[in-house]
Amino acid sequence: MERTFVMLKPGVLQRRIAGEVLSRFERKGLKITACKMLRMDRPQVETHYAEHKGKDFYEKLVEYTLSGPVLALVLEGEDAIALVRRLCGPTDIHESPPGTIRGDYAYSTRLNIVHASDSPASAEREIALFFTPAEICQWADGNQDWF
Ligand code: FUP
Repeated sequence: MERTFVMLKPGVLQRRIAGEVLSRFERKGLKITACKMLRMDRPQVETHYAEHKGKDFYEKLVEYTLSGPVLALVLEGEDAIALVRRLCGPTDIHESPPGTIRGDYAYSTRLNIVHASDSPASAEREIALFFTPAEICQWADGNQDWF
């Protein structure tokens, strides 16, 4: 099993679509093992998006991420990092096909609804930025026939 970090960005709660977006991941069979709502502060946002510092969209991205509460999640499943990226669709919303989360819900690339880790190293770093180990909850799947 692999773990990945997902963040439902500001706007998702305001638009009342958090449940719909979350259900995309659940319906696919991914397991939610951590979930919290928070307002990120500037240092946390700058750490999270450090790789983009200096790019033309950076300041607007930081402002947007600070503009409202987010939902931070740890999702688990087989090949979860790549699977979640496929469910989200490409960063550029003009390339995100219908059926993907960004393709269905995002109108602009800058406000593209969801963040998902792009590699095992990012997943580990991002999970640690948002969650303590004790906040990640292991639970048994029960009856596998449900899937
Ligand atoms: P992703 O890994 O899909 O979240 O995408 P990136 O890490 O490349 O970009 C992070 C965020 O920066 C995107 F979600 C939206 C924003 N961005 C822009 O606003 N313009 C761009 O050209 C690229 C990214």
